[in-house]
Amino acid sequence: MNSDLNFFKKNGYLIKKNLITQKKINKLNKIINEVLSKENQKKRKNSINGTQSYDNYHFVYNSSTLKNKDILRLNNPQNRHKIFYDLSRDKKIISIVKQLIGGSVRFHLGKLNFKLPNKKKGSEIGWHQDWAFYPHTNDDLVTVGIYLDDCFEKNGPLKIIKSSHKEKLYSHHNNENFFVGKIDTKKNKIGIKNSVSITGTAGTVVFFHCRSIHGSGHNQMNNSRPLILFGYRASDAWPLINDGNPHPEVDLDNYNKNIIIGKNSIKPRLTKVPTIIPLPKKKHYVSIYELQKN
Ligand SMILES: O=C(O)CCC(=O)C(=O)O
Repeated sequence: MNSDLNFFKKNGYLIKKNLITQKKINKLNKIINEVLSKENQKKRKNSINGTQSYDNYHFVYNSSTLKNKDILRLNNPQNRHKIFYDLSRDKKIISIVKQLIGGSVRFHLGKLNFKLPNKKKGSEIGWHQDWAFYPHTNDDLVTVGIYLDDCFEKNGPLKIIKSSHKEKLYSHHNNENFFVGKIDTKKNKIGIKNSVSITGTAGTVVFFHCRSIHGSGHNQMNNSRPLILFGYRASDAWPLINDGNPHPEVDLDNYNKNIIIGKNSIKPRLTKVPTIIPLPKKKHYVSIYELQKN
C-alpha cells in the first residue's frame, strides 16, 4: 500500500485494475438500463425539464429540445438506488481512499457520466481541476472513477495530467471573469500531450487528487462510455461554498451522516491551499457540460 500512496503522491492519481468484480458490474449495468429506459419513456410523454431535487438527484441532458434529449449524466445515483449507495461505500474503495486522504473519509458526491457515442457531441469534458469547483479548508479530497464498461482510447477515456496536483490552482474563469469551469491550456502553456489516458476493462478504478488536471474527449465508438465518479473528502475538510452536495449549513445532520470513517467535529483543519471562489457564474448551471460551453 505504501507504494500506492507514494505513486499517488508523486503522480496525483492511482489506477487499480479489476477492483470491482464483473458480477457486480453486470448487476450495476442491469439497474442502469432499467433506470434509463424508465426515464426515456417518461421523456416521450413529458416535455418539461425536471428541476433539481433536494438530494441533487437528477438527469443531465445534452439538449433541452425534446427531439434530441440524450442523457449525459445521472447525478447522485447513490441517493436513490441502493446498489450505487453500496458501491460508494465499497470496502476496497474506501480503504484506498482512507490511505490517500489521511485517515478519515466523508462522502461528498456521485455522478454517472455516460459520454455519448460517436457523432453525438456534447459530452466531452474540458481540462479542469475539481478543486476549482469546490474549494475546502484543506485539499484532502479525492475523486474515484469506476468504469462500467471496457474503456480504451477510442471510447474517450478520462485523461489526467501527471503531477499537476502539485502545481498551482489554474484560473477557471473566462476573459470576462465569469467562472466557466475550464482551464485555458494554451494561455497557461499546459502540456496536454503529456496527459495519461486512464484506460482499462470494466471494473477498473482510478483515484485522483482534487487538484489533478483532467478532462476527456470524444467517444468514437457506437456505444456510450459509462463512468461512475464518487467524490470523498477528509472529514475535517470543510467546504468554502455550497456546491449543491451535502453541506453543513444546509443540513448538518445529513452532512455528518456522510462520514464513512472518522468522527464528526465542527473544527475544520486549515492548511495553506490555493483557493479561488467559483463565482460569479453567468447563470445557474446544472452541469459542467453546460458551464464549459461558455
Ligand atoms: O466523464 C469524464 O470523462 C470526465 C468527467 C469529469 O471530469 C467531471 O465530471 O468532472
